[in-house]
Amino acid sequence: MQTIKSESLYNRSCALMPGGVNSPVRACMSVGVTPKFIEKGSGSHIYDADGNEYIDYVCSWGPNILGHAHPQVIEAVSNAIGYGLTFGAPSEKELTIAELINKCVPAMEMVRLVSSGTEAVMSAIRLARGFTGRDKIIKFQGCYHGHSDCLLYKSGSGTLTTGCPSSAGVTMGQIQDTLIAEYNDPQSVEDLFIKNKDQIAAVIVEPVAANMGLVLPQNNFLHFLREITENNGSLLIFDEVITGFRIALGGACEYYGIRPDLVTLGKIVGGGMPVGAYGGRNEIMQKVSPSGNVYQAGTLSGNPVSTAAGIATIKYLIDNETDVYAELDRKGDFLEKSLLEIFGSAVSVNRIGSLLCVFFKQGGVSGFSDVEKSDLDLFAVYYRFMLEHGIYLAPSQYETMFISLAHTDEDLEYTRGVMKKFAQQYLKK
Ligand code: HOZ
Repeated sequence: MQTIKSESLYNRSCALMPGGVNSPVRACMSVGVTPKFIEKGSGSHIYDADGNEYIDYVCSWGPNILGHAHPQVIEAVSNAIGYGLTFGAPSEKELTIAELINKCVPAMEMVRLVSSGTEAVMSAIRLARGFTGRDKIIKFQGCYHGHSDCLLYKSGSGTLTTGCPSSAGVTMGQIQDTLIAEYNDPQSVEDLFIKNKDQIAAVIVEPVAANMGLVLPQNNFLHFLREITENNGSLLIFDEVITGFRIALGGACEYYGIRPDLVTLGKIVGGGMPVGAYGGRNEIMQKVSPSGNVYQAGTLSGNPVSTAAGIATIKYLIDNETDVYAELDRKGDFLEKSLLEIFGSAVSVNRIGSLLCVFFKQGGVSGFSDVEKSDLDLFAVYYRFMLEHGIYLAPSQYETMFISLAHTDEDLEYTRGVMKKFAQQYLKK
């Protein structure tokens, strides 16, 4: 595989950008390669600066549920661009996307648009504190909610990959009110509620944990969270930046039949452009400035070009809802079965719809302590093998695989074939 151009771009980037990238996991450090510089994407494939073609299972870490450069999204963006890029004033598209969000996620009775998932979550936490008048929040070890200070504590995603789950530069003061529980472990949550009676503003959770690899909620864990927060006057926040519009049109709220107090969105809601959103019960959202006194603002919030991409994507999902989610599930199922059949008990596979993760660990993965036991060296070998054979995966065991509508049966069969070759070479049965 020719990599001269990517390597040269990377070397130049390293002189100007920390690690040569603008987001840490992209540097591919934990899997022992240098990043491929991507030039273009079309459908399920991406192409790097050296002209190598890959089947893309990163999908920009989630937004590209329709595939790259989907004609309807590109058309919507192209049209919007012609009218001007930003006004810093309300425009009708903001209302349209808020209506679509509310239609898909009824728990989001009122919506505030922002520009990223990080911003959405950071704002939701501030709102939860402002609304309840309490300071403490509970988050789960290995769950990642973006990079705002109070949430960069025992976090997931790139923080795990780079070995700094609790980031330097975050002060004790900033995390003194962040309490850590274990995902899928009700007792750990109960203990914190007992020790911090009437002090917990909110529990924030990725309903399906997708930033420590992929870990599904078990034994009605989410229902338990709904109940314990309700019983204690605390808010339940679903961080649906990854699961929103992904596991169902209405995300995890719909999939698991739960109505949280606040929901945060990112990724798919922007259809490939920078959009985030938070929303929830009227009574709570009315606390947001200017109706209330919880301040939050943004020059590019509700940007007309970004919202155009989001609207086109969500409309496509609404118009084709039944087919979309059945099709994504069929594709996910094919890859899951392939992994289990080919890799056997050497691995654990978790999947929900089009989110999929293989852990190089036997015996299943249901919480952070299992994730930690995965063989990272073997994952790195797997990653490099797949890449060499034209399959682009997230370069970390602590991420998940995204399948899009654009992936073809041919892509899936090819992927299965490469998995087989890997197993023959590296997994002695
Ligand atoms: N937070 C993303 C992974 N869960 C990484 C985003 C990126 O590097 O683009």
